[in-house]
Amino acid sequence: MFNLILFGPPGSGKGTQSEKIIEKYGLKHLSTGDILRSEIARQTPLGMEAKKLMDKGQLVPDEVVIGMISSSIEANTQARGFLFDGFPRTVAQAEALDKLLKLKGTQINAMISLLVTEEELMKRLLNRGLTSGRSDDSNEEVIKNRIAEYKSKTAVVADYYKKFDKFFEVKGEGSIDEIFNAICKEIEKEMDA
Ligand code: B4P
Repeated sequence: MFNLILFGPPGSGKGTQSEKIIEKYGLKHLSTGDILRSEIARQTPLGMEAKKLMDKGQLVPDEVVIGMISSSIEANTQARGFLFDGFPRTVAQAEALDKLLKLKGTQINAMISLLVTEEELMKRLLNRGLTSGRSDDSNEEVIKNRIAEYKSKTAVVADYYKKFDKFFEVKGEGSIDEIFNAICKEIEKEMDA
């Protein structure tokens, strides 16, 4: 199995690049953001609770997202590997993911982080807010909150994977294909390692 984490601040292009990575390498895409938005669309109790936090730009509680990822791993035991997009976002989530994968006799091979300036993140998300209908994209204050949550709770997750020599950084600005090619180079180095 080859298991990859795509990491970076909100709007860094994780969702965009994930689509291309799963197509090329045949990985199962697990995006906690997408799973939460689907719970919201179906108006489940979990979705309604998550919406209140997401609308303010806050993270959803660890136990909720860990539970979602655990069920998704269980439901896809035949996968060639997983691409985790938007997860883990806290150290507690990273530790839980390690345990879940260990139970399946596998582990994370690499974390690839997309490096994008704050100015560019704000521009991209406000721009997406014009068409996406996503309430967390349409307001500058909410976006600032998401970036603040990233800095205070999520950025440290990189250190967790650095400790295990699994952390790799890629410039997340430029054309989507340029960024994808840089990501592929890192993936292939790790696949050959
Ligand atoms: P997510 O759904 O994970 O989304 P994201 O961080 O906003 O965006 P992403 O980085 O995927 O950007 P994208 O490719 O779409 O999170 C949403 C919310 O869910 C969180 O705030 C949180 O509340 C909750 N949540 C999710 N996971 C959680 C967890 N594990 N724990 C707790 N809470 C959790 O790109 C953004 C825009 O940029 C797009 O419009 C795209 O077209 C554009 N773009 C992409 N690449 C570009 C490029 N190279 N040049 C120009 N524009 C580009």
